[in-house]
Amino acid sequence: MSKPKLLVLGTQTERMAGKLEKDFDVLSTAGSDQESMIAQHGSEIEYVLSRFHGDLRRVDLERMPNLKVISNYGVGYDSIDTTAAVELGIIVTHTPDVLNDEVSNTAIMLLLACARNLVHDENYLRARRWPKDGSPPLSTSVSHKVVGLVGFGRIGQTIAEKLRVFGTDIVYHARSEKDVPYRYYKDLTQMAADADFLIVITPGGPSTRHLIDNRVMEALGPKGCLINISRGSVVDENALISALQTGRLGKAGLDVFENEPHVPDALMEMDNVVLLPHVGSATVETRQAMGDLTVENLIAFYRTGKTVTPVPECRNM
Ligand code: 8YV
Repeated sequence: MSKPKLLVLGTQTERMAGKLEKDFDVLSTAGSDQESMIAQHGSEIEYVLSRFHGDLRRVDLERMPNLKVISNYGVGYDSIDTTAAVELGIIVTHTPDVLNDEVSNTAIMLLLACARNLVHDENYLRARRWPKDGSPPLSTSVSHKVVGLVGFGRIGQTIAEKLRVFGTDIVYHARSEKDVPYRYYKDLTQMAADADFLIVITPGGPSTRHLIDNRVMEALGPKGCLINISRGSVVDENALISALQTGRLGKAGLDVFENEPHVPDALMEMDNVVLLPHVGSATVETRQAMGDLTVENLIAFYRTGKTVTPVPECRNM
């Protein structure tokens, strides 16, 4: 029996390739473009693996009429049109939970780096200013401060649990109130006004686009600090730049940007920001676990007709 065709969008690791080649005839976009690959093989493709990839829109999905499963490497799947996928009977899977620890650690790392001026102070030392100019200006404590979580899913809850040891007061904004020992805010702007730090950890996509707008940033204020570890689209980046430049917002720690991998020059020039190249989950251990789960979803469906971690929209398919 011939193996089903699997289109890999982006790159796969050797470990992923080793596991996949037993069951699948793998077509890779490495060295060729997605358009021509789909034009040439569209009707033969039954499985897609998407890793570090751009959008999969309805038109892309319609050109693969025998597609059964899209396995997304990552918990966020805003790059995939899931409404179209569900209508076309395509199951979308993702990699929840295995990255909760890493992404929450990155959020806390950014929080501390911003509060304690880590990058500024390290640059100060490297510029040999310590002997000349003395100690740098004092930084800010996170202890006894209010940290507002925007989004309270699995990663948000992990951040909250870990932050407890820092003695912070944790509050959250989400679509609905949860049974947790933290104060809930239905009104995001009100939460921003009451918080010292905001950590954005809500899914991306149209429903959260520019959720963090000028009003929210002004409410957070000149002493406030915004951490974004979710998707660049959730924060209005132009409004953020202007708020930081004029001092209406104090600081920002960003792992994600609106037009990745491009980061606005204006942000690069500021020393009240800490910038990371979307590395929230990027450790050897966590990326391996994500790769394993991405592959497992494909193999499980091929062998049993069931995926392991479908996205919520596809759970009843
Ligand atoms: C990955 C992520 O960098 O899981 C996510 O949603 O943003 C990150 O863990 C990304 O998925 C890589 O494509």
